[in-house]
Amino acid sequence: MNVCVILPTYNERENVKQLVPSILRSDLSCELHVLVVDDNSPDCTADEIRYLQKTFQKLHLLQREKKQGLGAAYIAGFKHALATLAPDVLLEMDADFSHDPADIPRLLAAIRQGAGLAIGSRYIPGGGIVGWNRWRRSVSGGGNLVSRMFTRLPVKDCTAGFRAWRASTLRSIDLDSLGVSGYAFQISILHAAWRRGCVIKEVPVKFTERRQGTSKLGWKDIAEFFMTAFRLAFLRR
Ligand SMILES: Nc1nc2c(ncn2[C@@H]2O[C@H](COP(=O)(O)OP(=O)(O)O)[C@@H](O)[C@H]2O)c(=O)[nH]1
Ligand SMILES: [Mg+2]
Repeated sequence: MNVCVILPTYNERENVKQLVPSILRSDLSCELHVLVVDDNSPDCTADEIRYLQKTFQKLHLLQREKKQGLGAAYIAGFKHALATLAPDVLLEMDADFSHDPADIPRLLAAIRQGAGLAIGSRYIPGGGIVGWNRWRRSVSGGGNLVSRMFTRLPVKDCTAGFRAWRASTLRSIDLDSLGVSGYAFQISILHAAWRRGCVIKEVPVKFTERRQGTSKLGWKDIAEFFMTAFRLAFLRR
């Protein structure tokens, strides 16, 4: 199996220094690539990736001109990986250690067992959130509740950013028609997969507050998220 982990980055220099080696050194019994999609981070995350590329041949960099949002970064990353790396599975993951690389094998196992999409879920037994304050918990919990109410998605963690996708599932989705650029990407693409009858499996994970730096979630993302959830309510399976 050929697996590509996509890491969107904006000012994650200190995190990627440790995260990229810890992913690429894990023994997953498969071919493993990491594609970093960086939006010209002012802290020069891309320079750190270029330095790491001297050690890791399977580390790739897609550098974009300016900050264009989490969703736009993933869409560009998916397209680039599908066109150049021939992956069987693509993984979404934060570049800040909130998602534990040690959980990757369980996501891949769910794909091997037949899922088209495996979600690292915080909201099923065994999953959870460590280190978030009440505000962040409310934003995440509220966002999930609203998504599930509006869209009727049969998924407990609709906004999770730790996911494994079968490449064929992604190829069946028109990524350009998702119409989102920020964090709303997560519900938008999840909904598109569900509408196409994708088998979705949730795997419990413990989400931990980022190691370094600050969150990039902004009010613009929250507004786009609610507008997207509302729009999706009118699109049935
Ligand atoms: N390339 C790119 N990456 C982004 C952007 N916004 C967020 N990210 C990255 O997406 C991941 C998730 O963002 P993060 O700030 O950790 O969100 P949180 O976990 O919800 O607080 C991190 O690796 C960020 O560096 C963006 O506009 N462009
Ligand atoms: Mg994060």
